[in-house]
Amino acid sequence: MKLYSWDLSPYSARVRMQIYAKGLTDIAIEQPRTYGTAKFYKDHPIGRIPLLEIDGEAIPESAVIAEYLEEVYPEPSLLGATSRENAHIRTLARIGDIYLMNNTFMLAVQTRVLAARTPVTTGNESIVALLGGQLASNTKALDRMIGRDGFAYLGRVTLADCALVPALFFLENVLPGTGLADPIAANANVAAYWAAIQKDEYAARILMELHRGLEERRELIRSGAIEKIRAARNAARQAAEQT
Ligand SMILES: N[C@@H](CCC(=O)N[C@@H](CS)C(=O)NCC(=O)O)C(=O)O
Repeated sequence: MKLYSWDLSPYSARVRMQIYAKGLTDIAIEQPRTYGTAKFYKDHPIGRIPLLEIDGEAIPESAVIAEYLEEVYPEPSLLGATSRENAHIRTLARIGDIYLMNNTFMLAVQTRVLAARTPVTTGNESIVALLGGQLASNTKALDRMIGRDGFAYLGRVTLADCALVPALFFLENVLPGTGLADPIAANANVAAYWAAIQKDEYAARILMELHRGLEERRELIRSGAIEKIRAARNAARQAAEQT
């Protein structure tokens, strides 16, 4: 099996944390060789990473990959011991994925925080306010549900931590450039969780990779190379969509 991934991708980092925490050594982790080409978009209609390649076929969507890996490698489990525990783990993971990561991603796209030297803070104020409002109230919801012992739930790493760690990394690194207040600081339980989970070895490993990816991205922004990469990628996607 191969996991197609890159350092800065939070959705990929979620699966990498799971792979590290489970101690899986037979999954190669690589950047997709064809990424950004028309072939990539033809082969992979959603056109995103992570992708888990098995015998030449690829499974998309981080949540689907995470559940697949738990089924194929049940031990050590990153789920709970009962269906109720699993439901809570999956709820927390969905907060990380859909309620936090997805909105932060949209905010990054709207403001071009991870794509331009000068983020766009005017002309799209209502969208930025909408996404910022969602992030503020979703972080408040997480504050009421998050574990108080340094892990999201059950006092050990679960699929919930795998989704929440990259989500909080993105919140912390995207929000300052958008002019919005950081919702982590305003929520004591989330802030305490965030400080504690960073000491976990698997969280620390993906955070090192995410920071490395962020530095590489900042260099691409500084040099202006990001604009060319994006233009080529958009052209390839359009070409694939027209065939
Ligand atoms: N819902 C997807 C989201 C994946 C996603 O947005 N991946 C980003 C990288 S973190 C991507 O491939 N973006 C490229 C693009 O949108 O063209 C998942 O959970 O895997």
